[in-house]
Amino acid sequence: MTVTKPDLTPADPAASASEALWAAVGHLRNQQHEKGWWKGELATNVTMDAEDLLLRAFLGISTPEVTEPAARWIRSQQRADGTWATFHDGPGDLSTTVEAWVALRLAGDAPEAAHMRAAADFVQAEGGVEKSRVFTRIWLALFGLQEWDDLPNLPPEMIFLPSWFPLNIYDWGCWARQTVVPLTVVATLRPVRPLPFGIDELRSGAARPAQESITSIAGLFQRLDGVLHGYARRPIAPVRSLAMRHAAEWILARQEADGGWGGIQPPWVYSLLALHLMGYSLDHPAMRAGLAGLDGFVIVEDTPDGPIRRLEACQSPVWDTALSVAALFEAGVPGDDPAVLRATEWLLSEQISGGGDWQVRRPKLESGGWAFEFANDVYPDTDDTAEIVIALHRVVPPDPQRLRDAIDRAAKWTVGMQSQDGGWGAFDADNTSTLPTKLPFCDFGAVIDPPSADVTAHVVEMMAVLGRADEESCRRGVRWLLDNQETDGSWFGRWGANYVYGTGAAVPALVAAGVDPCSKPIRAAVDWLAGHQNSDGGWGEDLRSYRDPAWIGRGTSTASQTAWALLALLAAAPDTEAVERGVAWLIETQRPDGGWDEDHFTGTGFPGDFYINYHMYRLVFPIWALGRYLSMRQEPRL
Ligand code: R04
Repeated sequence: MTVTKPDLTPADPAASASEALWAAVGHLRNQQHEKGWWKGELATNVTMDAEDLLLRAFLGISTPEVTEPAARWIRSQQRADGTWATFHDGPGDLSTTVEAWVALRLAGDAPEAAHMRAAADFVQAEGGVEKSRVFTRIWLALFGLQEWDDLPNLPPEMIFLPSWFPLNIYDWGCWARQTVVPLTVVATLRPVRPLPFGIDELRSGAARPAQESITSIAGLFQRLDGVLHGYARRPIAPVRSLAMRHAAEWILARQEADGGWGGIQPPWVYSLLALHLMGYSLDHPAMRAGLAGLDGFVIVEDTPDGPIRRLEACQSPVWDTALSVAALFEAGVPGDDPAVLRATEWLLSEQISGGGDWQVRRPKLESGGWAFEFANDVYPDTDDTAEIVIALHRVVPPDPQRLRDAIDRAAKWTVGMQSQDGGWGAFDADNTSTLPTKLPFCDFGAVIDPPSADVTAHVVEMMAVLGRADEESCRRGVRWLLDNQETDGSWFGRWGANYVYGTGAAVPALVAAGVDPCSKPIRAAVDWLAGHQNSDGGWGEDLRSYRDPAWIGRGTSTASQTAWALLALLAAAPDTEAVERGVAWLIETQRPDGGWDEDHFTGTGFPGDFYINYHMYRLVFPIWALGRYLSMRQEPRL
């Protein structure tokens, strides 16, 4: 964070707020693509880049043009202590450091080099590669650096389990489903393509951890894993080969227009590996499209040391465009503004009318949602769809009927995706079985998609802005939120960091849906936010809060988190000192170009394990908050 205007303490806060808003809106308008969308970088961590190099080595398609700039990027992200982290300023992460070290060895870095030694020392101190996550050890097994036999087993026959049977693939979150299906193929074929180096530097020789008690589900699954390993050695051959072919077909049926799978790098990479191992050559159209499509996720930049190359884990044009349009409306932009109309046209062209995996749980529901990415027709999500409706319902288009129909279809689909308990998950309804989380295979990331407070709040707010707050499904959503408030008054943030995000979503939604701002739950939330404001006036919550309660509500102030807190306070306690100090923080930290800096990650992929720095957040959310502040003060906006 850089404070660029420390001495500009304004005499008239509203006047400075509208100046800040003006500059920010100009900055946002400049970033719109000519086709109508916005897209900020989606930054994650170097496992994406390391695994890309490993994939290329495995397929035999490495080139110095890719390897060298990627290695330069990976080196640039190493910290002074020799580690790599999964978020800015975060602690060193064992699996990330192992993968980065192996990728740099591939690129030719010597194990004796100081930066490689420092990394290996950290890996040793953390218990060695033996303690790294299953995904990391699968990559090592592909190169003969880890025994396949020592990895948890997942049989491809899983794909035959009917959708009512425990652990069937539709009980997994869609991202885990798309990762696990190809990995069952890979782990059955157990390929090994040796590398010219070893990883003794990373081994501690530690024994495998003791098994959990047989009376627990996790312990039971550990024993079941032994049985599956036995079966893996002597499978019923025709069943196995049928399952493998079935899995390959399942994968191919879900390849998207951009050649990818779900618009997410890991399922994409594992699907390519699985197809390749099933006999699809590198010039098969599916393989070619898949490899070419990955290039669309590459960012290349020139630096004084030479070009660097990094990969986005996923791209967020639909999400960023929805948030940008919604923010512009909060800033006072008219409904027929040309930028808004261009964005609307593009969004309407992206609405999904076909089926997808969500139909397994909602077979009679008609399509009509949006997905997060450019090409991802099989996996629309309720979070994107709700935000798009929130943005689009204020558009005044040349053809209002077309927009109304699109919004109707979207709202119907979203309402139909409500889970039985009254909340909403992101990609599926009723994806609530916890069995997948207990498998030894699943030691990384969320693997199920149960309702969450942030997504449920966005859907509730959507229904409220459509004037449908009194409908049964919205009432049940409100009930779900009230039932899932934390005892301290906050709400958990599943897809954003963390309780500040959840509370920033829940409070405005509940108030919009008619909950009294003076009611006890809302007062508790306001008190929680006011109690966690930093002394500089901003809000920040460190991602460590997902694992360590001491960090809950605490961290360096950031633009997006300050804006989330302000949106909640503006809905429930607008005339407070806390609001004025938060707005002043935004004004003081704004850059001369109208934007904000935000090195800290405020997006969540998987709580505890995978985090995202959405580069648009630092701009759209401050605009949203400043716009709402000024409109509540009845001040002119733009
Ligand atoms: C902000 C809310 C919109 N929506 C969530 C979309 C997030 C987009 O970013 C990602 C989503 C991802 N999923 N799964 C992975 C992932 C990465 C993203 C993923 C990551 C690592 C591994 C497997 C999957 F950047 Br391993 C859904 C609700």
